Amino acid sequence: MVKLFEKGLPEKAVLRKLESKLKQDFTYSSGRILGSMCTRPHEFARYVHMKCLEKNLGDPGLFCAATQLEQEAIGMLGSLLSHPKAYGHIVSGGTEANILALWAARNLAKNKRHEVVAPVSAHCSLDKAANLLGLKLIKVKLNDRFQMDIKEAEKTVTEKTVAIVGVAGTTGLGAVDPIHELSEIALAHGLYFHVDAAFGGFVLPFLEELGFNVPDFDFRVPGVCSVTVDPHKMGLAPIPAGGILFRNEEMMRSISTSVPYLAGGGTDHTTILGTRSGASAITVWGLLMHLGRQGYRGVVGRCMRLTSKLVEGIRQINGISLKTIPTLNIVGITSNELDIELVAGELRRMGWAVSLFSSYIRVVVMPHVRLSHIEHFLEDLKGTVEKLGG
Ligand code: 0PR
Repeated sequence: MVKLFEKGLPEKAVLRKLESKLKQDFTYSSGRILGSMCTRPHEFARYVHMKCLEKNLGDPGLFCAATQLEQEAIGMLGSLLSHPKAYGHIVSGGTEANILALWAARNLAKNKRHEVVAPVSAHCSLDKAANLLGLKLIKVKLNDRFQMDIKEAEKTVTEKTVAIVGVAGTTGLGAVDPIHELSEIALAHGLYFHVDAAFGGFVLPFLEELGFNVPDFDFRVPGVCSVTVDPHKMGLAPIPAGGILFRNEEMMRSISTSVPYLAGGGTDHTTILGTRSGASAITVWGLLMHLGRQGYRGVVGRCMRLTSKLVEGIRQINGISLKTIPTLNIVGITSNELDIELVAGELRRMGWAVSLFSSYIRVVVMPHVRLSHIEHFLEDLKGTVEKLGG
């Protein structure tokens, strides 16, 4: 137990304590974190973030420049997702972005509809959103490519449905749901359609530019009302930095709360948080400005090359296989012969921070991962599989 001292310690003493405590944490630079969607922030992002720590987007009248920079960041994210005139905010992460989307869907419906149709692969933040908003999440099974099954989705939509959610880059396997088909269902029934591209939003546009065959998933698809896209995942931004983009102002205004008394002048909040980080939004602005499409294309291209190395390596190990051919830099490793939970347990004992889903291990090849890390991991994976009798 730690009590608050009467007299504080000198900075040096606190920093010594801090350094020693922090040693327990995993670090991205060790290459051991292979199951996270976050990464080491870009050096330039650290610098910009430090400069802007006091900026509060909750009181936009005091921080007009910060507010404008947030809107410019939204414009750049919008142009990445085929809608430079999108409305939205840099928020705390994908969870908040998904909550905002379903909040808007519920408010816009103005009736007793309360069911949300989403794939079973949807991120748990949608369960949280539904729970908070008094909505019921109905989960649709997947097809053999781990995408939401369209026939099932169609059957699940009823007069109680308020929204459909599709995922562009699922948490487990990076699958992209059939966004066009879902959009058609949403348009036919007059439903709100949200796309969770928290991870894929910073990957798919660059894959397309790199010549990969990428399905439309963004505002090019007519029924898409909002998109989640997170800079603190593949965008190299420091935590917290999520993104929510709405197709039009009315959608964003549907979740507005008036705050008339602020020091900078009355305003409307269209986020959950009141006081919120200007540093995060400005850092996203700075990174998008600095890296541009070319910079992010380089990051994504490198992650995909390493993903291919990992895939080749897995294919050469008897006893394990790929859960599916990866679409993004997310790889699922499974086995017909071995208990994959035992494999994951052994890898974790060896110091590898991999994720474990019900039938597969997930590796996310983030920008902090190097070729040497992949080679080392493959050696340990092979050793583990052989030891467990694969
Ligand atoms: N939507 C999708 C598709 C996601 O994968 C995630 C998070 C979210 C929304 C929610 O985003 P926030 O966590 O920013 O609110 N996916 C990661 C995951 O569950 C979150 C994460 C990241 C977990 C790093 C652990 C970790 O070390 O894997």
